[in-house]
Amino acid sequence: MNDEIIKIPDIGSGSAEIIEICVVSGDSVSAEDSLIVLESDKASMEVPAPRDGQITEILVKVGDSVSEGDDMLRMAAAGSSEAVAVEAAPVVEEKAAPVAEAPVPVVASVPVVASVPVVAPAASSVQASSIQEVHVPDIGSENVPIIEICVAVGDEIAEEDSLVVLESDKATMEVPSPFAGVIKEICVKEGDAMSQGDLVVKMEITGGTAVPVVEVAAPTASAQAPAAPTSVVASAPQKAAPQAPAKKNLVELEKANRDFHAGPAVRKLAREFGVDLSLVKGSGPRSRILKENVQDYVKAKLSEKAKPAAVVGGAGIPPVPGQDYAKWGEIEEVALNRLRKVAARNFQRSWLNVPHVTQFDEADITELESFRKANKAMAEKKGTKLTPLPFFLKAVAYVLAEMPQFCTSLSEDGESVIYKKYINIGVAVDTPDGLLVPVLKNVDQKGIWELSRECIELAGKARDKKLKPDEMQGGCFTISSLGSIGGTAFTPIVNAPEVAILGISKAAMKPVWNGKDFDAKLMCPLSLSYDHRVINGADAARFTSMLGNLLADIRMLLL
Ligand code: CAO
Repeated sequence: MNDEIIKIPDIGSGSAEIIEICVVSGDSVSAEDSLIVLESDKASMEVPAPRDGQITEILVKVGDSVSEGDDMLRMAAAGSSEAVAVEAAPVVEEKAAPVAEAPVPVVASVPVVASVPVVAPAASSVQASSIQEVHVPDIGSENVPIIEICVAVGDEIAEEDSLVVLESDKATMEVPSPFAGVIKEICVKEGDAMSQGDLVVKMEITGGTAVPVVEVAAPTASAQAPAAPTSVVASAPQKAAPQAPAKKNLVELEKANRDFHAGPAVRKLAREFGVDLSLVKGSGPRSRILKENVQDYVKAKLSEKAKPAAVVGGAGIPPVPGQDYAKWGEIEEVALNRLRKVAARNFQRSWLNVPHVTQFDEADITELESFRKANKAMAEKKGTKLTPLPFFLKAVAYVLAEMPQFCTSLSEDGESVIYKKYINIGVAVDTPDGLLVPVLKNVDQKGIWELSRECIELAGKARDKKLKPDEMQGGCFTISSLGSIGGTAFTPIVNAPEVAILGISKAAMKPVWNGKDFDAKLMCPLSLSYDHRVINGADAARFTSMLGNLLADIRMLLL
């Protein structure tokens, strides 16, 4: 076993950037396995191993700009007694066949990643007959199977229309028609292994004009012909071939998929599964789409279909289609943590199941705030902090006792309402990991100090992820207070199977008309969302009105 330096082969353009290294030191590779992926501004190319062997050292890194002859890696190849510098792929001897157009000539032996149209075969002679034969041009390898026949007998096609699609394990190529005409005979079938010069179709040339017949890569040199190998060109700079008249969908998908950054094996996989690559997020270098990205996409689609109807509320709501956001700028995908996923499911379930209505109101908390502030020092002595929240809890508990329809749940079958004879109130707590709703039990039986301490304790436990399951269960009603943050109103989502939730926004000083003058009052916005199947609008208005009266004069809570 001797180390050989494997060099960058003829890549058909001055230099290209390494965008992927497909092997690591120690890997055993077989001939034709991809070693690295290069990308110029015109094409992506995989550089294959010239023979079986073992990688001993990688001499390049992603981002390097390389040209033909640069050292790429070292390989230990069996059967060689000397370390010899060899090229990864034998450079194809230049053939004399003229090439119709060769914007990015890539030596045919270097497989091109992008799904690529073969340059229209060049003409080498003229026949008098209007029936013309089209042969396979130089495709750089032999026995490449036909995966698609794009035309049918009788089809009238334009010059450059695709006739067949060939696919090796490294590249997908379309053989375009060198001229416009009518297909008279298809001389191949899907699966046929094609090599240069094989007959593809016979065509009648439109108008019967004699045109040059195609004989690609004729081995004879021609003084007029540019000495270049028949080329495989990247799709991007090519003019788009007109739609193939047959097998349109698959061909269309294949064409659309060419615009995305993926290798031929990935495109093949995408075609097999009918995957539109515009919907697949690439995780490779420069967002290159990898095989596993296509597999993950297919898995996700399958599991989407397998999900029970309950996910969409059984209403057959069509999913929001995915998009390739990276098309418009840099993106980063961050997985949702478990808490956010659970919350998202609960919100969606409630939003889809519960016919929501939100009642807006304001409570005058001027007196409450004076009282609260006057007792702040006492709160400190008691080792707690007095915010408006315990007062809200106490007032809501009072209203729930007065209006028991807000302390209910609809039965599962929707045929009855279950009244709860206890008053447990959940409080939404914002934590770095997401929203948690600890439940204060028997709020009606607790005093302000106790509620204050309990609020602080449960909010602390929520933020420290120390809440026990039973501390988050058994709620009858929920309060979501954004009062310390801001906002004038919002529409909270009912925490189903509860039937109502109170949103509290930031209190602000406002002029309130007293019949003669404007009084300066501290007004606190209330947003009561409710399940309209159980609660009617008049009751919701009564709820916030009663709550407002209690908060305006908390002595009422004693009555
Ligand atoms: N108007 C004006 N100020 C208010 C207020 C209101 N409605 N509510 C509270 N404040 C003030 C408090 O008085 C306190 O100020 P002082 O220190 O000067 O007394 C300050 O805001 C901070 O209060 P706090 O946040 O420490 O305590 P809290 O009792 O008001 O709230 C809790 C506790 C757990 C509800 C809150 O911290 C929280 O997490 N809120 C977010 C809830 C949420 O995300 N809801 C959205 C759910 S999605 O539907």
